[in-house]
Amino acid sequence: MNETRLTLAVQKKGRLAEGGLDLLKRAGVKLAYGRDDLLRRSENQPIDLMLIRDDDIPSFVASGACDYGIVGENVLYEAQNKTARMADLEIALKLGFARCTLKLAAPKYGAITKASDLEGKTVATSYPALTAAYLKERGVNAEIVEMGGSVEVAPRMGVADAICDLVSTGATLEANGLAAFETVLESEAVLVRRKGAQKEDVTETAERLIERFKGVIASRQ
Ligand code: PRT
Ligand code: ZN
Repeated sequence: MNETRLTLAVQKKGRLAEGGLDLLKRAGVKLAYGRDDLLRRSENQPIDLMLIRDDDIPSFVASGACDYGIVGENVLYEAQNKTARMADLEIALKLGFARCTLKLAAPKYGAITKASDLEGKTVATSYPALTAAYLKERGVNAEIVEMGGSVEVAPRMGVADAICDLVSTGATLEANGLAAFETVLESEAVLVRRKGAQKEDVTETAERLIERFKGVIASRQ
């Protein structure tokens, strides 16, 4: 019988790649050696990994190119705030790694210490939709400056008055003379899938994988 294989999108390189591959290994999913940059087959489970940038994972799962994906809540919710189609995605399981917090921050000892101080100011971020939604909810009109990376240098470089960026240890903010003043989102890695529309023939594989993930996560607590 030719079993349909479950495709799982995992970040190619970075914090989610490390945690994701470690979780899969602990869950007993053995990867076959291969030189394919995009696809890695499991040799003992009907699972194929698709290795892509984390920002592309919501689209890959929403479009059906992949059945499941491992992504940060920050990237998932940003995509859902930007694109209507992403409402089809749901979290199957929270994975308990790559924890971080999306925070508003501004120069230490400066005039900006709360969201309302951002009225008429500029905020640099890689998460424009989440940042805009947060400020809008609080009735604050600020201009969002979208940046692909190195957001923490924006105030020093005169690009923006404040930033909204991911924080884990706080060392990056500290090194750049910034202080966080409000939390926009708490995030961790999650397993996402499309709501309802699972391929019949991968459901069993997915359920087995989720049970194994739960076992690994429970053993860590
Ligand atoms: O190439 P690709 O787009 O796939 O990778 P990427 O550069 O976007 O992602 P990567 O690997 O840096 O992060 C992937 C995911 O890990 C993020 O989307 C988050 O869900 C999660 N994560 C957890 C973090 C952090 N912690 C984190 N600290 N992502 C980024 N950071 C950065 C942050 O942007 C800031 O520059 O680390 C710096 C702050 O760290 P501290 O420890 O100094 O506070
Ligand atoms: Zn990314």
